[in-house]
Formats: sequence, C-alpha cells, structure tokens
Amino acid sequence: MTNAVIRSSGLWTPPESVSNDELVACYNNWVERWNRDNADAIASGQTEPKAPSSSGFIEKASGIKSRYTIDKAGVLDIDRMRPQVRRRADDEISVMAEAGLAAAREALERAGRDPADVDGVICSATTMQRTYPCIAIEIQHALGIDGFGYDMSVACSSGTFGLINAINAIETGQARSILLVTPEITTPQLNFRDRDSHFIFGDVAVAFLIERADLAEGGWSILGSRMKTVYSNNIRSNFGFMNACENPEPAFEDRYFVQEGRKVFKEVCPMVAELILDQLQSMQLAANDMKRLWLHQANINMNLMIARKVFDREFSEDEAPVILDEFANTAGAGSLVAFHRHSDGFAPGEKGLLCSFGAGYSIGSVIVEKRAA
Ligand code: CO8
Repeated sequence: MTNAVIRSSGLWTPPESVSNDELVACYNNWVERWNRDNADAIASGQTEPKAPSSSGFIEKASGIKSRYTIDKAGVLDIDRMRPQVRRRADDEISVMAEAGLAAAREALERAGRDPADVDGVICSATTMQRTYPCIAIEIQHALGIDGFGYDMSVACSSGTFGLINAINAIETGQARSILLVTPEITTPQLNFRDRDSHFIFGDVAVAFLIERADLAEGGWSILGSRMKTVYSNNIRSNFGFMNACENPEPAFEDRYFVQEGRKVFKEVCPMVAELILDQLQSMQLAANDMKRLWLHQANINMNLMIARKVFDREFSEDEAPVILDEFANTAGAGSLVAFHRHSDGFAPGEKGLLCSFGAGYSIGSVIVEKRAA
C-alpha cells in the first residue's frame, strides 16, 4: 500500500472582520427596537422582553473576540442581520467555490505544485451552496484538473473526515494527489437575532494538498486516523431541500443552527479526550509524544478541558494553539486552520494530532509526523 502525506495547506480569509462590540451593538439596537415594538404584549405578560447580549459574556464563555464574514454590512444592518450575497449567474463561479479555490491555489503554490499534478478534489463542508454540479467539480473545473471531484459533509468534522477520505484515496491507489477543500461559509446559516448563538460562527476556507509519499518531499506523514459518530439532537439544523415542500412549512428561524450549548460541552469533551487517549494507546504513543494538538475551534474552555485531560498536566498555548479568538467557530475548518496557522517549529520525527468534534456528534482525529524536507 502507498502512504499518503499532507504536503501543504492554504487559507482564504474574507476581507471583513466583525468584533464582538460591533456585533453586540447591532444586536442590542435590534432588541431595543423589538422590545419597544412589543411593549404592549410585554406589559400584558403575553411575551417576555428580549435581554441584551454582551461582549464580556461572549469572550468569557467562548474565547471569541471577532469573526470574519462574507458581508459585514448585511450582518450589521438591523433591518437585515444576515449577509447579502449577489445572486450569481449560472456561468459565474459560486461563492463557496471561489473561497475554496483561493485556499486551494495557496496550498498548490506553497507546495510548488501545478493543477496537472492533482487527480481529485474533495470539497467537505457543513453545508453546500447548491446540490449539483458539486462544488468540488466546480473547483476542479476552475483549476483545470483532469480527474474527479465530489462533495461530502459531516458538520464540524467535515475537514478531518474529508482529510481521511483523501488519505484513503491515495493509499488505495485512486489518486496520486488530492486537494481537500473546506470552505465554511457559516454566517448565512446563523440566526443573528438569537442571543444564544449570534456570536458563534465565522467564515473561512482552508485547503490541504495530500500526496503519495513517494512523490512528495517534506510535509507530514499520516501515522493513524480515527472517526466516531454518535447520534445527538443537541446541535441541529433543519435547513434542507424539503423545506419548501414540508407541511407546515418551517419558519425561516427554524432553518438556522440551534444547539444546547451546555449539554454539548458536557457530553463532547469527555468523548473527545477518551477517543484521543485510546487512539494514542492503540498506537503505543503517549500524549507527551504529541508536540501539538490542533483541536477543533468551537470554544476555548472546551479546548482547555480536552487538552488538560489528554496531557494530564498543565500545557502551553503552543501545545494547543487557538485561532477561534480571531475566526470564531469555523465549523469543519477549525482544526485545519489551526494546523495551517501553527505548524511551524517541528523537527523531522516530531508528531502532532488534529482533532475535530461537533454536530452529529462527530469526532475525527489524525496523527501526523513531520518528514525531513
Ligand atoms: N450575552 C449575554 N448573556 C448571555 C448571552 C449573550 N449573548 N447568551 C447567553 N447568555 C446568558 C444566559 O442567558 C445565561 O444566563 P442565566 O445564567 O441567567 O440563565 C448565561 O449567560 C449562561 O448561558 P449558557 O449556559 O447558554 O452559557 P454557556 O456558559 O454554556 O456558554 C456557549 C454558551 C458559549 C454556547 C457554550 O455552551 C459552548 O460553546 N458550548 C459548546 C458549543 C459547541 O461546541 N458547539 C459545537 C457547535 S458547532 C458544530 O458542531 C458545527 C455545526 C455546524 C455549523 C453550522 C454553521 C452555522
């Protein structure tokens, strides 16, 4: 069997960032207006007034300080509070493919590779902009790759599950080289009028180039991978192609992301730590053999808890780097973005672990080792 390596990565970041203060100011203006408009119903006890949001709460509860979005003006307009995207013609590139393409191009450039070196594109993300043609095939076409492309989706584990699919494709001889692209355009799925979740997500695209080891110089060997899913309704989106046919048709607000954040926190952290420790043990590795954990980026407190359980000691930020302060939760892209931003300083033979966790529930874990350049 041929071995696969992660050869390079690339990132696309939307040009506009929204701070907690900007987001909260917009939300609170909207709440003030809503409470005013519903003053009679509130006074008669028919409805509860809405409570304001707070930057202090957001940073303390999640670690998030800002997020990128594809349209800041739309998100911060209290009459809209969702991104505005120009509807593109069928012969124009889609928003998701454009974001993914930029990240893919950077991954190719960083490896000194050409699209002719690539056999396939996997686009793995929480949601796809449309059903077909696949976003992956659109990216494949834009790059001029002679091969194949397909889309897949496993919520917050989309990136790691996609990576594992790419590794399998190389190791079973389907391809010499695969571009895994995870464009997470999350802000259109977020209810910016929901106090519990309006601050959680941000937009980004990340790409990894996975190659056959015998054709690649440098990069990262794959030592092992794990996937686990356990059914849970604690993180849910009812958005889907049947919405317009459903009777009764779901309201707009019922198609957005919702979660029981506390339950997710409590249930997911032990599952993740247990999976990582079991995976390490099965490979006769110790936690201290991992120079760095590139964890999913949903909540700083979750990451601190998981890393503490895995290392069983205090650890430095360098051992479990954080990108969610700048990017917020970028769903399936989070652990891959953490890797992209923080994979310097490894000597050949040093090891690290990428791990995603989230809706499903789903957990994806990949152990890598730095190769000689
Ligand atoms: N401002 C001020 N106060 C607030 C706010 C706010 N915005 N929101 C809630 N509060 C208040 C509450 O009212 C509550 O007050 P009280 O104690 O008086 O009742 C208090 O703060 C505490 O509320 P919570 O218990 O809800 O707060 P937590 O401490 O649990 O923090 C978090 C909330 C940050 C959401 C936290 O629970 C968390 O991060 N949990 C884990 C979430 C997680 O990892 N989810 C993964 C989801 S992502 C995923 O899987 C991918 C899905 C696909 C993404 C699609 C893109 C949209």
